[in-house]
Amino acid sequence: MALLIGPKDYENEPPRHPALRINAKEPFNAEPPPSALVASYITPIDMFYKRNHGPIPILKDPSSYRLEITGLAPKKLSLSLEAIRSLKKHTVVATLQCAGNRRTAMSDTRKVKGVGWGISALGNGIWGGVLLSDVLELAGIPCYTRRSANGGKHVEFISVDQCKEEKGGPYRASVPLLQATDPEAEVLLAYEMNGEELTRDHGYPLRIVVPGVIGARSVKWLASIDICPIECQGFFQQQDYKMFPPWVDWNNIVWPSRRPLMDFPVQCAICTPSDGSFIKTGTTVKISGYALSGGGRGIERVEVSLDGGRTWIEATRLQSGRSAPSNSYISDVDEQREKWAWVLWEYSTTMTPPTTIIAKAVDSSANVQPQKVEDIWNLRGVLNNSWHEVHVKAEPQSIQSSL
Ligand SMILES: Nc1nc2c(c(=O)[nH]1)N[C@H]1C(S)=C(S)[C@@H](COP(=O)(O)O)O[C@H]1N2
Ligand SMILES: [Mo]
Repeated sequence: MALLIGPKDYENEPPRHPALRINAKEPFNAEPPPSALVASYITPIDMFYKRNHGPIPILKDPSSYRLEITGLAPKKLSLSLEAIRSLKKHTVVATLQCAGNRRTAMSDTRKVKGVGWGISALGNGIWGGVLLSDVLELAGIPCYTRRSANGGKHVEFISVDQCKEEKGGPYRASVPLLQATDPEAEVLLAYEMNGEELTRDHGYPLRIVVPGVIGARSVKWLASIDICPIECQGFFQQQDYKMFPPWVDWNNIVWPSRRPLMDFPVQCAICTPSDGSFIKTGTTVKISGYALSGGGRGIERVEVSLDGGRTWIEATRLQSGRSAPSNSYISDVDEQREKWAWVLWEYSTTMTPPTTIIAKAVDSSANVQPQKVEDIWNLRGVLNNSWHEVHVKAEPQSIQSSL
């Protein structure tokens, strides 16, 4: 019957790379070391962060799998993997980032609730599949529909994994119908990641990828798509993944008072050197990291400071692993192909440790990052995009001197 199954226990988890830092074992939540992120523009699948809320589903018989399109769709569809693969293929380079990225640093100032994450709860992938707007057209909903003839306004993605937050029910999330039917928003029904079939950890056989939006809306192990009059009423849309002001705590929280998080804000982090590492005075150090913004807003610039934020120097961006010409920007819309993806950057300099390196980015809408985490503290620890700092120490004198 149900061919895509969400198991109750963790007996059948897939193998994972031993270099991943495990933040929670069951459900499995892990991130790569920061240095692995800047090693390549496209994040290798085994080094991509894994964020789960239950045991990893199993697809028993791929040939019998059907994706159901239900609810207020004028035409109900039941699509096999073969049928989906026969539709026009679309690829999009997009960085998936968990809203909880950098949560541990937020918790350090005042405790927040949620799985702790360092700075690596994100990865940049090449996603292959079909545009959701193409599939919804087949279901009788034209492009750029805000409200369908029969009252559909949201598109809900429903999985099969058993999540304790949903009292054993599946993970689900929704996006507005207008975004789902906008070909330019590039919401994807993905069956490939980096040119390979999706792995179980990342949503095999089918997942949603919502570019520029917090990872929580990119539902993995998709079973059905429901066209509905209101947004998803599930836990992860209505309770988790919302942002509250710093003065709201667990004793006075009113969940419906805030909207579900969608686009993520401008973000930047230093991946090398790592926090707490040793540096020799006078040697040239390559500082490198990532920067990205949500909603298709690209990165305008990245700035680095070595004097506590008094003065800043612009870092060099490495576009798609190649240096972009520094004296021109891309004005041609057809060439703005990678607006959903991060920018990797670097800046080489000599320094005198111990010192603090700070980085911050500005996006294409001139949004800047907040300096202090305290100003954006929230009880769920989401969207920490405060200035990122790493502290480097002076390398101890060589052992020669003790001989
Ligand atoms: N079915 C399902 N989809 C899901 C989740 C989940 O637990 N179950 N986690 C979401 C969250 S919070 C994030 S950040 C991304 C993580 O995707 P990844 O594990 O492929 O990196 O998947 C999203 N989709
Ligand atoms: Mo997430």
